[in-house]
Amino acid sequence: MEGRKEYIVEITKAAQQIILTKLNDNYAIDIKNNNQSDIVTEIDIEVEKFLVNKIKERYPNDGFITEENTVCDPNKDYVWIIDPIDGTMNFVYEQRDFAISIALYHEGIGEVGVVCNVVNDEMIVGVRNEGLSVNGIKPSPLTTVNLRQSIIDVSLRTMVTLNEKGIANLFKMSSSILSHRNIGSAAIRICDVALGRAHMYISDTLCIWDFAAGIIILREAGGYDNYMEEELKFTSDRVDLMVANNKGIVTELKDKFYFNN
Ligand code: 2AM
Ligand code: CA
Repeated sequence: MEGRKEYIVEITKAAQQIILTKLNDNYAIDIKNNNQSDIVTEIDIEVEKFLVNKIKERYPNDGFITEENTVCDPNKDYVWIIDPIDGTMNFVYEQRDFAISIALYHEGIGEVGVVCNVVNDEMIVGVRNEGLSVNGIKPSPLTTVNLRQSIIDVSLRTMVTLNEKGIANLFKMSSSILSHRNIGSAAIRICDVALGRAHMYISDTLCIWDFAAGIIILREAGGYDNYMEEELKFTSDRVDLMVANNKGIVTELKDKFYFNN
């Protein structure tokens, strides 16, 4: 890895400081893909450019997949997958619950994942086969839960879509789980599952930069994600994601609320 892990953490900390200084600025906001809830600010773009330039300075032969398309060059041995702000809606409206997400894949295998919860000042790092840490400290191991003990994060948007597509009806799950939440940042929620703060996160339309770092961290915690069983495509296509404390609660949920199981 030739120092890449240390370098990701270093540049992520610098990006965190850039965002913190601009949190209450008057920045421009654009709507993406004609979708009112898919927004981008000039800070997203500035931070992505900063990160890409820093990486190119040190590793000019590495490739990238990035949300704001500063560069797209996935056909390299080392590929950096970057979301400069995951949860831009939260960034704009709440000034909290958003994250910088950076993953490093080598020949298709996730090597390092970094998710920085900017306002909570939490730097969560997972390194393949070496474990995970939060601000440099190894967290307690995950406790296995069953469905009834699970806090599940799934948006109303995803529940409606799953129902409309004839995949699942999650509207009645409340009596079978401990509680429901929806925070609005995939990267943060995947880490929350890795840290035992929540037990499942489901989305039907994420892009790889929303979860590429999170699943490296989650796997080091011993959690489950559906890309352990399906091929992860290194494209910008929207795909589904299910992450969980353990595979058993996914099976329980599917048995109860998915139509073809
Ligand atoms: P979701 O839980 O409904 O998928 C990415 O971290 C964030 O983008 C998540 O909050 C995710 O919400 C949201 N997102 C995913 N697809 C979206 C879409 N098509 N429109 C708006 N937000 C979306
Ligand atoms: Ca983003």
